[in-house]
Amino acid sequence: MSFGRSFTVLCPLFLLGVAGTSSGNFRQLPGSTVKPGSPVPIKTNDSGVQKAARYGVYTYNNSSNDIFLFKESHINKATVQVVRGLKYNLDVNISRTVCSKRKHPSLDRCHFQKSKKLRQTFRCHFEVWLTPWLQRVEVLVSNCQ
Ligand SMILES: *[C@@H]1O[C@H](CO)[C@@H](O)[C@H](O)[C@H]1NC(C)=O
Ligand SMILES: *[C@@H]1O[C@H](CO)[C@@H](O)[C@H](O)[C@H]1NC(C)=O
Ligand SMILES: *[C@@H]1O[C@H](CO)[C@@H](O)[C@H](O)[C@H]1NC(C)=O
Ligand SMILES: CC(=O)N[C@H]1CO[C@H](CO)[C@@H](O)[C@@H]1O
Repeated sequence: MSFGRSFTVLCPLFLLGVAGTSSGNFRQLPGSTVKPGSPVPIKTNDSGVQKAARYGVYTYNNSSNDIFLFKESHINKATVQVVRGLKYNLDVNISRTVCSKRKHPSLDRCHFQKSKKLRQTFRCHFEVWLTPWLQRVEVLVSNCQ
């Protein structure tokens, strides 16, 4: 699956009230007319899951004040739901890398901080909606703590 390069990442705060965090509210997604299927568990090493997790991380990095970029360090759990594309619901650990934000490096080449203290893991709930035929990605929820 390829989703191309262009994507939109909408402000999660703006959408929180609309999309909610429970699948029960999902019907209210903007523009959604199709009743969604139920979320089903999916392997965390699935390529779509990994792609979706990376989009979640982009959103996190874009809104963090950290001088370093974070990257997914472990995908704990994932479900996927068919709803005008695929909506991934992810439980992901992210950790601090040695890559500085200012240099805009590719995350693939960023190693994690060596020191455990600097590496600092956060646990995130990401909801990422991929519409491959529109080459569109929306991060509906990005909630890390
Ligand atoms: C994903 O992990 C399973 C084991 O849980 C393994 O059998 C499968 O080959 C892996 N798939 C990929 C794409 O790595
Ligand atoms: C990054 O954040 C800025 C404002 O903080 C926002 O205008 C921009 O759309 C965001 N970009 C992405 C890709 O999320
Ligand atoms: C994920 O992060 C949480 C919170 O920091 C931590 O308790 C847990 O051990 C981490 N899991 C893995 C597999 O790293
Ligand atoms: C603000 C910021 O640095 N955002 C970055 C988040 O991560 C992606 C992927 O590395 C970068 O492209 C963004 O510039």
